[in-house]
Amino acid sequence: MAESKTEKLDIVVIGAGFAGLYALYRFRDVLGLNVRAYEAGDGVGGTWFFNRYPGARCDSESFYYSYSFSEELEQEWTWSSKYPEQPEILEYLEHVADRFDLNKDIRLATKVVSTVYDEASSTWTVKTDRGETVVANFVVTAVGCLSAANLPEIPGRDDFEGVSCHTGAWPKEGVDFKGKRVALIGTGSSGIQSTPVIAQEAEFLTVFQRTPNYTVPTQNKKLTPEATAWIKQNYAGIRKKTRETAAGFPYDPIDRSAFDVTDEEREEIFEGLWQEGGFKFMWGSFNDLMMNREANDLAADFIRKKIREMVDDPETAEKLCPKDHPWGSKRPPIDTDYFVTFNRDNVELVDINEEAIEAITAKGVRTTKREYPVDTIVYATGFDAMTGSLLRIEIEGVDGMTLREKWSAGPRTYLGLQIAGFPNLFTITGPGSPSVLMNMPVAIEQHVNWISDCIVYMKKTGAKKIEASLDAENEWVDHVNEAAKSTLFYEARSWYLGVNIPGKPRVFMPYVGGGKNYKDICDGVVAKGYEGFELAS
Ligand code: N01
Repeated sequence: MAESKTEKLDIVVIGAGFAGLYALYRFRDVLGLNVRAYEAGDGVGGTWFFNRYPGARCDSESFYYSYSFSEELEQEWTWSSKYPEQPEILEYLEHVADRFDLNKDIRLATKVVSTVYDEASSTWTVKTDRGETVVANFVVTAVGCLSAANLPEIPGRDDFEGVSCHTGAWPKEGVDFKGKRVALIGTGSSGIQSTPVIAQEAEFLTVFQRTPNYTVPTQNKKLTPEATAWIKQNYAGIRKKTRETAAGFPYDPIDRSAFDVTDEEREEIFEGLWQEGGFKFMWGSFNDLMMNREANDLAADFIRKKIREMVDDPETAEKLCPKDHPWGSKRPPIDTDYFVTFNRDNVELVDINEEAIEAITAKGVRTTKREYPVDTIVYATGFDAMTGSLLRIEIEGVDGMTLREKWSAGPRTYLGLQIAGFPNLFTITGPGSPSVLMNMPVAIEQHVNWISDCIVYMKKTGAKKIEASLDAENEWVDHVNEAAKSTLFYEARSWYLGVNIPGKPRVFMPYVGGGKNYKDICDGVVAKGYEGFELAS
């Protein structure tokens, strides 16, 4: 009796951020399927719903950090600046949800707690924390690569009597820093974006740094009406370029080594890109920065020189200069006024390699040297990246194997799209795909389109089940590892490798082979009748 009442859907999408919204639109409105999305937040937006910390903004330019699937949407939406702030991006995603009438098929404030595969019917039974159970032919995860916040296990953390918050789970009502003494722990992208903004408001800000970071200025500016008109007229070409480049940016690939030019020319190129701002410093300079340590050192030296020029106190400047890893081997942030913020009288930097954090006390942060009394602690300590958001759901595949068991030695996927032993489950921007190494909307749209085409193919051929073969998965995992080893990415203790989470297996998770190359591989798999996948009716 109970079973006959269980609702049956074609597809459950988990998440309603950039990926989930497009997946819902594509599967429901283009394929005409019965789809529901579940979203943990009480609004849509995913990353852009939860990361409301001061200074949060995008680090890809707005006109290509956006959807390409609707020309009407492109024409009617106008971005204010090159790098818009979080509220504007969230407003865009809310607009998309309204415009395409997606909200009626999204269950907000509802977490999927488990999804269990039934071999007899080739379906998934999905359960939520609100007691809802549905059965679906497919589950598509759109849970984000950076959404499981990492709150470090520092002794005494819960004894703190002031306000504490994580940048990735920022309170909707905001945090008032006026007149407050603030500790900020972590100097990744989130810490680097929030430091200058918090410093302006707080009475005093102490930044606790474990690893100094290379960052390049955004040089953000408003988009003029002329620039906007140009963008709107040229969207087709811009999107085409994003799909044809390694990182999903519409920049012409640079076919030049850092050693093809003289020292003066190189300096001029770096300086020009520094003044232009953003990731062009990486993608528009030289083609060997991530492959050749000596080439990389030239870029790193340039950034260190800039830090020493910007920061007045030489001791602080030295602490801020990264020296232990190649530039770009940890995800590079881009910033607005980060380094000059350390010239303010109300800001200090604590290098926790010199004085480790021993404990959080009721009144503040205690290091091996002294106690820092504060009113507010901001944890800008990142995420259990790429796997955390999937592993917090109980996912059980064939023969009762859980994803946690399957990934106990690190994530294993075929193309980052499917996992052997978990049929009819697709992972948008899953580990083993370029994902976080790309401009995300480009990676997301490529995955959703691929999954959508696959489901159409299954309908046409009468297939009810698709599963990555173990051989294909093993070969892909080897390929992903080999590709990463040929780069400088292995030389950093990064979240790409899972090093930021104690006990997490050290596996390089994203695919470094480049977006265009990866798309060609995925298309090649389709051309060969879904090579590496087993389809069954
Ligand atoms: O997190 P992170 P994030 N004690 O992991 C430190 C994207 N993003 O939220 O480097 C003390 O980069 C940690 O130190 P270390 C982007 O992809 C994009 O900043 O591990 N410190 C590090 O300094 C980004 O890469 C935007 O030694 C501890 C920091 O906390 C990703 O999200 C904006 C610690 C964490 O840095 C994550 O960025 C923001 C501990 N126990 C984020 N544990 C855009 O602009 C960690 N740390 C689009």
